[in-house]
Amino acid sequence: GPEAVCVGETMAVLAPADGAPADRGGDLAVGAGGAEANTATGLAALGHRAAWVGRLGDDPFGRVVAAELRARGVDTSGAEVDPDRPTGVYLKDPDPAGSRVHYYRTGSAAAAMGPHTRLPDGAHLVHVSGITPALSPGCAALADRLLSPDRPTGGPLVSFDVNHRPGLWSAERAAPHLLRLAARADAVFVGADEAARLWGARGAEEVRALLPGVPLLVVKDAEADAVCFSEEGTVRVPALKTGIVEPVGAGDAFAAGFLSGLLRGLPVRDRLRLGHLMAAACLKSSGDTAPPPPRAVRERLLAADEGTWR
Ligand code: KDG
Repeated sequence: GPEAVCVGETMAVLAPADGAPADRGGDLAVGAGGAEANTATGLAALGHRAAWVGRLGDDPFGRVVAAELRARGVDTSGAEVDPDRPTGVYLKDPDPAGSRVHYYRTGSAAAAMGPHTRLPDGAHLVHVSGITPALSPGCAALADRLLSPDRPTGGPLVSFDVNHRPGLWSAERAAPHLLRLAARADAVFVGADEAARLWGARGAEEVRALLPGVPLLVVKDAEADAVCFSEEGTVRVPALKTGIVEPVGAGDAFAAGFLSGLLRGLPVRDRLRLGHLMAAACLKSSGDTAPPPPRAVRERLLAADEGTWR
């Protein structure tokens, strides 16, 4: 069975083939995109057995999504196909300073997931994001089940990427739900800007004060740094300096790197470094995912002393 199971909606992504603004029309490239599938892709690229669980329409976009995830080495055997509802779609309008996303996902197959949705057995890690509870009442119930406070000890670790998407629900509506789910996770990823918008938290220490019991809490400050609060104490690692081509997916890539380090039993510093390495590769690419840097580069950077890491 898989080591890691990433659960959530994967959509067909439409993006201008030439990177120009979408308003101009012209050719669109079709791919697969969704935060949790992006993280599964990164985990697979780093050598883990990673599975994605979600729900697709019985339509060409659904088949494109499934085939693309399989081509990236992600196990899709646990995905459901909905006979009646379409695969969700999103249009990406690329911009290095923050791409705009336009969703065509209301009533999608994924919105029909619910607490009944089955996960493969035996995984060490289940990864969920705050996108799922915004999709439908059933999806909210699924997120609640995966992050149930009474889940058995000895089961998989559950990681939660807060991923507030303002196009799905306002910060005001999302804030209490995302805080409640985060408080129940074994590992949490949240952006400092996102925590400010949702909960009014200024800085990583204030986020920690809101989520004091989370065993692994990672607060990411865009291109500056990421800090992890855990039993190893407070570990802060600066981000790699890199140019940005298109940022969508960088947070998902960061999660993949960190979780890979967690699965390998690496110290927190190296988990954060792997997160930054993966995020930098994604930032430099126009796609929602990007191949990791070669193994030799990863190993050299993991071994670098604090002064040369960046
Ligand atoms: O993190 C990137 C995602 O936002 C993108 O892949 C689309 O899943 C998506 C969403 O719901 O925004």
